[in-house]
Amino acid sequence: MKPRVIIYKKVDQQVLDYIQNTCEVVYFENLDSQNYPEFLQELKKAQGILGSGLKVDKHLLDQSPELKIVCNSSVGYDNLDVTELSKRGIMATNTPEVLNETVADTIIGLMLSAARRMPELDLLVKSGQWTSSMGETWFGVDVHHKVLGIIGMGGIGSAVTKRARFGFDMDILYHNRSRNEEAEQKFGATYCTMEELLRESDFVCLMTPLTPQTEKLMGEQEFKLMKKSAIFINCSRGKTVDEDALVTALKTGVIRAAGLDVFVQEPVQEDNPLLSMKNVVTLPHIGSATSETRLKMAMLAATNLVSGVSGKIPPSLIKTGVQVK
Ligand code: 8YV
Repeated sequence: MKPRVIIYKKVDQQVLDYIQNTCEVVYFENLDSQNYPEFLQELKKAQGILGSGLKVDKHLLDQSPELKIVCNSSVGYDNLDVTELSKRGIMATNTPEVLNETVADTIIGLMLSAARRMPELDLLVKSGQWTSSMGETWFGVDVHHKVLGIIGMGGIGSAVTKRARFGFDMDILYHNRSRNEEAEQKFGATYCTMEELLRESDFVCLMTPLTPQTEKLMGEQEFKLMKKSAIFINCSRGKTVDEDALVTALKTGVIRAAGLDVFVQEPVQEDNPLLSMKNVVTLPHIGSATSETRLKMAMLAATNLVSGVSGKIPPSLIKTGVQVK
Protein backbone atom coordinates (compact mmCIF):
# COMPACT_ATOMS: atom_id res chain seq x y z
CA MET A 1 0.00 0.00 0.00
CA LYS A 2 1.26 3.47 -0.87
CA PRO A 3 1.96 5.82 2.06
CA ARG A 4 -0.70 8.51 2.51
CA VAL A 5 0.45 12.11 2.43
CA ILE A 6 -1.18 15.54 2.46
CA ILE A 7 -0.16 18.43 0.25
CA TYR A 8 -1.67 21.62 1.66
CA LYS A 9 -0.54 24.22 -0.87
CA LYS A 10 -0.91 24.56 -4.63
CA VAL A 11 1.93 22.80 -6.43
CA ASP A 12 2.81 22.33 -10.07
CA GLN A 13 1.35 19.27 -11.81
CA GLN A 14 4.81 17.76 -12.27
CA VAL A 15 5.41 17.97 -8.52
CA LEU A 16 2.07 16.30 -7.87
CA ASP A 17 2.80 13.55 -10.43
CA TYR A 18 6.19 12.89 -8.88
CA ILE A 19 4.70 12.47 -5.40
CA GLN A 20 1.80 10.38 -6.70
CA ASN A 21 4.25 7.84 -8.16
CA THR A 22 5.08 6.79 -4.62
CA CYS A 23 2.28 8.13 -2.43
CA GLU A 24 -1.46 8.32 -2.09
CA VAL A 25 -2.00 12.08 -2.12
CA VAL A 26 -4.71 14.11 -0.40
CA TYR A 27 -4.47 17.50 -2.05
CA PHE A 28 -5.65 20.83 -0.61
CA GLU A 29 -4.73 23.67 -2.97
CA ASN A 30 -4.88 25.93 0.05
CA LEU A 31 -5.96 25.66 3.64
CA ASP A 32 -8.70 27.88 5.01
CA SER A 33 -11.19 27.81 7.84
CA GLN A 34 -13.68 25.95 5.63
CA ASN A 35 -11.52 22.97 4.71
CA TYR A 36 -9.49 22.86 7.91
CA PRO A 37 -11.78 20.31 9.66
CA GLU A 38 -11.43 18.02 6.64
CA PHE A 39 -7.66 18.53 6.72
CA LEU A 40 -7.59 17.51 10.41
CA GLN A 41 -9.57 14.38 9.55
CA GLU A 42 -7.05 13.45 6.85
CA LEU A 43 -4.16 14.23 9.15
CA LYS A 44 -5.09 11.25 11.31
CA LYS A 45 -4.02 8.91 8.49
CA ALA A 46 -1.16 10.88 6.94
CA GLN A 47 2.48 9.82 7.10
CA GLY A 48 3.75 13.03 5.58
CA ILE A 49 2.65 16.60 4.94
CA LEU A 50 3.99 19.17 2.49
CA GLY A 51 3.26 22.89 2.31
CA SER A 52 4.36 26.12 3.92
CA GLY A 53 3.39 28.20 6.89
CA LEU A 54 1.14 25.73 8.75
CA LYS A 55 1.75 25.92 12.48
CA VAL A 56 2.93 22.45 13.41
CA ASP A 57 2.87 22.33 17.20
CA LYS A 58 2.07 19.93 20.02
CA HIS A 59 -1.67 20.43 19.52
CA LEU A 60 -1.54 19.54 15.81
CA LEU A 61 0.87 16.67 16.37
CA ASP A 62 -1.48 15.14 18.94
CA GLN A 63 -3.88 14.74 16.04
CA SER A 64 -1.31 13.20 13.68
CA PRO A 65 -0.55 9.72 15.02
CA GLU A 66 0.91 8.34 11.76
CA LEU A 67 3.11 11.28 10.86
CA LYS A 68 6.74 10.53 9.91
CA ILE A 69 7.77 13.69 8.12
CA VAL A 70 6.80 17.37 7.82
CA CYS A 71 8.10 19.06 4.67
CA ASN A 72 8.17 22.84 4.43
CA SER A 73 8.27 24.32 0.97
CA SER A 74 10.26 27.25 2.39
CA VAL A 75 13.68 27.80 3.82
CA GLY A 76 12.25 29.26 7.03
CA TYR A 77 10.79 26.82 9.51
CA ASP A 78 9.66 29.01 12.38
CA ASN A 79 6.20 27.46 11.85
CA LEU A 80 7.52 24.14 13.12
CA ASP A 81 7.99 23.21 16.75
CA VAL A 82 11.19 21.27 16.10
CA THR A 83 11.62 20.26 19.73
CA GLU A 84 8.22 18.64 19.76
CA LEU A 85 8.82 17.00 16.38
CA SER A 86 12.12 15.60 17.52
CA LYS A 87 10.61 14.27 20.77
CA ARG A 88 8.15 12.30 18.67
CA GLY A 89 10.76 11.10 16.18
CA ILE A 90 9.14 12.99 13.30
CA MET A 91 11.46 14.35 10.63
CA ALA A 92 11.28 17.94 9.40
CA THR A 93 12.68 19.37 6.17
CA ASN A 94 12.97 22.77 4.49
CA THR A 95 14.15 24.04 1.10
CA PRO A 96 17.49 25.79 1.54
CA GLU A 97 19.81 27.04 -1.24
CA VAL A 98 17.40 26.82 -4.21
CA LEU A 99 15.91 30.24 -3.41
CA ASN A 100 19.11 32.12 -2.53
CA GLU A 101 19.59 33.95 -5.83
CA THR A 102 15.92 34.89 -6.20
CA VAL A 103 15.60 36.29 -2.69
CA ALA A 104 18.86 38.18 -3.24
CA ASP A 105 17.34 39.74 -6.37
CA THR A 106 14.33 40.84 -4.30
CA ILE A 107 16.57 42.39 -1.67
CA ILE A 108 18.54 44.38 -4.24
CA GLY A 109 15.19 45.44 -5.71
CA LEU A 110 14.03 46.72 -2.34
CA MET A 111 17.29 48.57 -1.79
CA LEU A 112 17.01 50.31 -5.15
CA SER A 113 13.30 50.99 -4.77
CA ALA A 114 13.68 52.55 -1.34
CA ALA A 115 16.84 54.51 -2.19
CA ARG A 116 15.52 55.86 -5.49
CA ARG A 117 11.91 56.16 -4.29
CA MET A 118 10.63 54.18 -7.24
CA PRO A 119 7.11 53.34 -5.99
CA GLU A 120 6.44 56.98 -5.06
CA LEU A 121 7.65 58.16 -8.45
CA ASP A 122 5.74 55.44 -10.26
CA LEU A 123 2.54 56.69 -8.63
CA LEU A 124 3.40 60.26 -9.47
CA VAL A 125 3.87 59.50 -13.17
CA LYS A 126 0.73 57.37 -13.38
CA SER A 127 -1.40 59.97 -11.64
CA GLY A 128 -0.43 62.64 -14.16
CA GLN A 129 1.64 64.71 -11.73
CA TRP A 130 4.78 64.68 -13.87
CA THR A 131 4.35 68.14 -15.24
CA SER A 132 7.89 69.50 -15.31
CA SER A 133 11.46 68.36 -14.77
CA MET A 134 11.69 66.69 -11.36
CA GLY A 135 13.23 68.94 -8.72
CA GLU A 136 15.37 67.96 -5.80
CA THR A 137 12.46 67.18 -3.49
CA TRP A 138 12.17 64.00 -5.53
CA PHE A 139 15.83 63.05 -5.53
CA GLY A 140 16.88 59.75 -4.04
CA VAL A 141 20.23 58.57 -2.73
CA ASP A 142 22.87 56.39 -4.38
CA VAL A 143 23.22 52.69 -3.74
CA HIS A 144 26.56 52.15 -5.46
CA HIS A 145 29.76 52.65 -3.46
CA LYS A 146 27.84 52.72 -0.17
CA VAL A 147 28.28 50.44 2.86
CA LEU A 148 25.96 47.47 3.08
CA GLY A 149 25.50 45.75 6.45
CA ILE A 150 24.18 42.20 6.38
CA ILE A 151 22.81 40.65 9.56
CA GLY A 152 22.77 36.90 8.97
CA MET A 153 25.37 35.76 6.44
CA GLY A 154 23.99 32.48 5.16
CA GLY A 155 23.32 31.50 1.57
CA ILE A 156 20.98 34.42 0.87
CA GLY A 157 23.35 36.90 2.54
CA SER A 158 26.20 35.63 0.36
CA ALA A 159 24.11 35.99 -2.80
CA VAL A 160 23.27 39.60 -1.84
CA THR A 161 26.93 40.26 -1.03
CA LYS A 162 28.03 39.01 -4.45
CA ARG A 163 25.58 41.35 -6.21
CA ALA A 164 26.39 44.33 -3.99
CA ARG A 165 30.15 43.86 -4.24
CA PHE A 166 30.51 43.14 -7.94
CA GLY A 167 27.47 44.97 -9.28
CA PHE A 168 27.42 48.05 -7.08
CA ASP A 169 30.99 48.27 -5.74
CA MET A 170 29.65 48.37 -2.19
CA ASP A 171 31.67 47.68 0.94
CA ILE A 172 30.12 44.83 2.88
CA LEU A 173 29.99 44.47 6.65
CA TYR A 174 28.33 41.46 8.19
CA HIS A 175 27.33 40.05 11.53
CA ASN A 176 26.53 36.40 12.04
CA ARG A 177 26.63 33.71 14.74
CA SER A 178 29.80 32.39 13.12
CA ARG A 179 32.29 33.68 10.58
CA ASN A 180 31.52 33.01 6.93
CA GLU A 181 34.94 32.57 5.38
CA GLU A 182 33.60 32.09 1.89
CA ALA A 183 31.81 35.46 1.99
CA GLU A 184 35.01 37.05 3.31
CA GLN A 185 37.37 35.48 0.80
CA LYS A 186 35.22 35.43 -2.32
CA PHE A 187 33.30 38.68 -1.88
CA GLY A 188 35.44 40.70 0.53
CA ALA A 189 32.82 40.89 3.29
CA THR A 190 34.12 42.11 6.66
CA TYR A 191 32.93 40.58 9.91
CA CYS A 192 32.04 43.04 12.68
CA THR A 193 29.90 43.40 15.79
CA MET A 194 26.21 44.18 15.46
CA GLU A 195 26.86 47.64 16.90
CA GLU A 196 29.62 48.46 14.40
CA LEU A 197 27.45 47.23 11.57
CA LEU A 198 24.50 49.40 12.62
CA ARG A 199 26.65 52.49 13.09
CA GLU A 200 28.55 52.25 9.83
CA SER A 201 26.11 50.88 7.26
CA ASP A 202 24.13 52.92 4.72
CA PHE A 203 21.89 49.91 4.11
CA VAL A 204 21.10 47.37 6.81
CA CYS A 205 19.66 44.08 5.54
CA LEU A 206 18.18 41.66 8.02
CA MET A 207 18.37 38.05 6.88
CA THR A 208 18.30 35.92 9.99
CA PRO A 209 15.85 33.08 10.53
CA LEU A 210 13.22 33.75 13.21
CA THR A 211 14.21 32.01 16.45
CA PRO A 212 13.70 32.94 20.11
CA GLN A 213 17.15 34.59 19.91
CA THR A 214 16.33 36.72 16.87
CA GLU A 215 12.81 37.80 17.82
CA LYS A 216 12.76 41.62 17.89
CA LEU A 217 16.48 41.64 17.12
CA MET A 218 15.94 45.12 15.66
CA GLY A 219 14.34 47.40 18.24
CA GLU A 220 14.46 51.03 19.37
CA GLN A 221 18.10 50.90 20.48
CA GLU A 222 19.25 49.25 17.27
CA PHE A 223 17.46 51.77 15.03
CA LYS A 224 18.97 54.59 17.08
CA LEU A 225 22.45 53.26 16.37
CA MET A 226 21.84 53.46 12.63
CA LYS A 227 22.73 56.50 10.52
CA LYS A 228 19.90 58.96 9.98
CA SER A 229 20.46 58.49 6.27
CA ALA A 230 20.34 54.69 6.47
CA ILE A 231 17.83 52.40 4.79
CA PHE A 232 16.57 49.26 6.52
CA ILE A 233 15.59 46.14 4.55
CA ASN A 234 13.78 43.11 5.97
CA CYS A 235 13.31 39.96 3.91
CA SER A 236 13.49 37.49 6.82
CA ARG A 237 10.44 37.36 9.08
CA GLY A 238 8.38 40.26 10.43
CA LYS A 239 8.89 39.24 14.03
CA THR A 240 12.67 39.72 13.85
CA VAL A 241 11.77 43.42 14.11
CA ASP A 242 9.96 45.39 16.79
CA GLU A 243 7.49 46.88 14.32
CA ASP A 244 6.38 49.70 16.62
CA ALA A 245 10.00 50.76 17.05
CA LEU A 246 10.47 50.66 13.28
CA VAL A 247 7.40 52.87 12.74
CA THR A 248 8.72 55.41 15.25
CA ALA A 249 12.19 55.36 13.72
CA LEU A 250 10.77 56.01 10.25
CA LYS A 251 8.33 58.68 11.42
CA THR A 252 10.80 60.65 13.48
CA GLY A 253 13.73 60.57 11.05
CA VAL A 254 15.84 58.18 13.13
CA ILE A 255 16.38 56.34 9.83
CA ARG A 256 15.61 57.41 6.27
CA ALA A 257 13.54 54.62 4.76
CA ALA A 258 12.69 50.92 4.75
CA GLY A 259 12.02 48.16 2.27
CA LEU A 260 9.91 45.37 3.74
CA ASP A 261 8.86 42.01 2.35
CA VAL A 262 7.66 40.71 5.71
CA PHE A 263 5.48 41.92 8.59
CA VAL A 264 4.55 40.86 12.09
CA GLN A 265 1.07 40.06 10.87
CA GLU A 266 0.58 38.67 7.37
CA PRO A 267 -1.37 39.53 5.29
CA VAL A 268 -0.71 42.97 6.69
CA GLN A 269 -3.61 44.77 8.39
CA GLU A 270 -5.07 47.78 6.62
CA ASP A 271 -4.43 50.04 9.61
CA ASN A 272 -0.74 49.14 9.92
CA PRO A 273 0.96 52.59 10.02
CA LEU A 274 3.75 51.34 7.75
CA LEU A 275 1.29 51.25 4.86
CA SER A 276 0.72 54.97 4.82
CA MET A 277 4.37 55.98 5.00
CA LYS A 278 5.99 57.34 1.85
CA ASN A 279 9.44 56.27 2.97
CA VAL A 280 8.41 52.61 3.18
CA VAL A 281 8.40 50.25 0.23
CA THR A 282 6.29 47.16 0.85
CA LEU A 283 6.03 43.75 -0.77
CA PRO A 284 3.61 40.96 0.17
CA HIS A 285 6.18 38.34 1.28
CA ILE A 286 7.27 37.44 -2.25
CA GLY A 287 11.04 37.16 -1.71
CA SER A 288 11.25 33.78 -3.42
CA ALA A 289 8.16 34.09 -5.58
CA THR A 290 9.25 33.49 -9.15
CA SER A 291 7.84 30.61 -11.18
CA GLU A 292 11.25 29.00 -11.55
CA THR A 293 12.23 29.20 -7.91
CA ARG A 294 8.87 28.20 -6.46
CA LEU A 295 8.99 25.12 -8.70
CA LYS A 296 12.49 24.25 -7.47
CA MET A 297 11.35 24.71 -3.86
CA ALA A 298 8.27 22.52 -4.34
CA MET A 299 10.33 19.85 -6.12
CA LEU A 300 12.88 19.80 -3.32
CA ALA A 301 10.08 19.58 -0.75
CA ALA A 302 8.58 16.70 -2.77
CA THR A 303 11.92 14.88 -2.89
CA ASN A 304 12.20 15.28 0.87
CA LEU A 305 8.68 13.94 1.35
CA VAL A 306 9.12 10.90 -0.88
CA SER A 307 12.48 10.06 0.74
CA GLY A 308 11.05 10.41 4.22
CA VAL A 309 8.02 8.19 3.70
CA SER A 310 10.21 5.63 1.91
CA GLY A 311 12.48 5.25 4.92
CA LYS A 312 15.38 7.23 3.44
CA ILE A 313 17.14 10.28 4.80
CA PRO A 314 15.68 13.32 3.02
CA PRO A 315 18.19 15.65 1.32
CA SER A 316 17.33 18.70 3.42
CA LEU A 317 16.65 17.22 6.81
CA ILE A 318 16.52 19.86 9.52
CA LYS A 319 18.83 18.84 12.33
CA THR A 320 16.39 18.20 15.14
CA GLY A 321 18.15 15.31 16.80
CA VAL A 322 15.66 12.83 15.33
CA GLN A 323 17.20 9.39 14.94
CA VAL A 324 16.21 8.36 11.44
CA LYS A 325 15.42 4.67 11.58
C1 8YV B 1 8.22 31.45 1.07
C2 8YV B 1 9.98 32.14 2.68
O1 8YV B 1 7.76 32.59 0.61
O2 8YV B 1 11.28 30.27 2.17
C3 8YV B 1 10.88 31.03 3.04
O3 8YV B 1 11.17 30.90 4.24
O4 8YV B 1 9.72 33.02 3.41
C4 8YV B 1 9.43 32.17 1.33
O5 8YV B 1 10.38 31.83 0.39
C5 8YV B 1 7.00 31.23 1.87
O6 8YV B 1 7.26 30.54 2.99
C6 8YV B 1 5.88 30.62 1.02
O7 8YV B 1 6.27 29.42 0.39
